[in-house]
Amino acid sequence: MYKLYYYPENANAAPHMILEEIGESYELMFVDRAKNAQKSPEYLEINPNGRIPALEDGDLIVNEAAAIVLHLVDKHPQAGLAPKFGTPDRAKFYQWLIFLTNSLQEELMVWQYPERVSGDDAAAIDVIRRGAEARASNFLDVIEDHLGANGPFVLGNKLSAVDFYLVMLARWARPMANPPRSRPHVAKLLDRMTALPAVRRAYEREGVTDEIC
Ligand SMILES: N[C@@H](CCC(=O)N[C@@H](CS)C(=O)NCC(=O)O)C(=O)O
Repeated sequence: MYKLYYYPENANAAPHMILEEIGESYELMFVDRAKNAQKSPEYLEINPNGRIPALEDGDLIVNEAAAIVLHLVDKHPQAGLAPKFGTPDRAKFYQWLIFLTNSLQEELMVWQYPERVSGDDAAAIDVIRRGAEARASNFLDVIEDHLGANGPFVLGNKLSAVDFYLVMLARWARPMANPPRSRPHVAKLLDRMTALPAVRRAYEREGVTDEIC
């Protein structure tokens, strides 16, 4: 059985939704981030970066939310959450997933934790935060334009793991001046996604009771 190491609403949310959508049995392993348990010697054995999430699949441990998502969709092709290998759609699937994890997610991290960049320079915090928010906002605009031209899902007519990943980031981005939902095509996609039982169940199991995103 899979074991997903998690803390509510953290980067585990996308793998968690995918596990639900695939319908495989899994165990949730709580990592008490409020107590810095992600930096405990036990957890560092699992993820030496001291970051959440991690997935245990038998003897295999996979870190990095996007890598976990890729592993799950590869192992469960019947769920149809990724296009066939070697096709143009598969290339676009990689492009969007890596864009989300590498570009949007990273700017959201800087926006949420500007002090990790500013170090002792407290005066720099606002500039760092504003810059990251502007860049994240631009990325969301790119997604909006793409969905307007090619939606309703990121890969067109076909739901894929990328849409779940976007839900996770959209939840994090809710407090932005231009939250994801201020963009009509993104909002429509989020409406569809948050109506899915897999999405609702994953957040419910993490203890989320408000509107998901
Ligand atoms: N690139 C990693 C980032 C993981 C990450 O930064 N997770 C956050 C929670 S969303 C974390 O564990 N933060 C705790 C810390 O930095 O100590 C991934 O996508 O898995």
